[in-house]
Amino acid sequence: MQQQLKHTSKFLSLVLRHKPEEICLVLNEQGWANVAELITKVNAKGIQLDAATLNTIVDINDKKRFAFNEDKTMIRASQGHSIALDLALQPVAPPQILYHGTTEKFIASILKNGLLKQQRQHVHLSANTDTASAVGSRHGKPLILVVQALRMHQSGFAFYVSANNVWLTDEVPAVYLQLL
Ligand code: HQG
Repeated sequence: MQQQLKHTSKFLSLVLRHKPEEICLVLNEQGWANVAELITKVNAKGIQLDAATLNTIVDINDKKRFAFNEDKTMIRASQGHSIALDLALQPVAPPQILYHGTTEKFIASILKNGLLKQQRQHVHLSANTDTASAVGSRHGKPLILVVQALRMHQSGFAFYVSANNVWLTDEVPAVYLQLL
């Protein structure tokens, strides 16, 4: 992605996931922002954005982080929020195994306390090891944990899948985890 678009995309992640107040934006309870309002307020912050550029960012974003509603009047981040909201995702049965990428410095705590959502609204899991490895390497040398997702589900834990195919759950107790 071109440098300027990447910069704008990162700023959109900030306001749509973590700090809408940075530009006095209000998200509704499901995390949606009004597109026209978002564009105006991003511009007021000195970052150039128009409807066409926003479409491009949504389209070419490597992880499809943002999604429009049906008539494209609203936009939200598909996952990754730290602000409390209800994405209104339907619980779904997960595959037998999901993965979580992390790094050495967290592993002792995770194997003791399980995976916790930390600053975010969910624990983030992936269906493949490549994604887990990429996620883990954001924090250091990656380590991959295998999550017994179906067993968890059978024990009553809810799983959700975001519009961009990230698996979400509230926590993963250590008993369902093993290092790959
Ligand atoms: C770790 C990115 C100690 C956890 C990615 C992780 C993802 C614990 C870190 C999305 C722990 C939190 C989320 C425990 C969990 N003790 N450490 N008990 N439980 N941790 O960034 O999953 O690029 O909030 O392993 O691709 O790394 O932004 O979560 O290392 O999908 O779109 O605490 O963010 O998406 O870090 O990443 P994060 P994450 P974007």
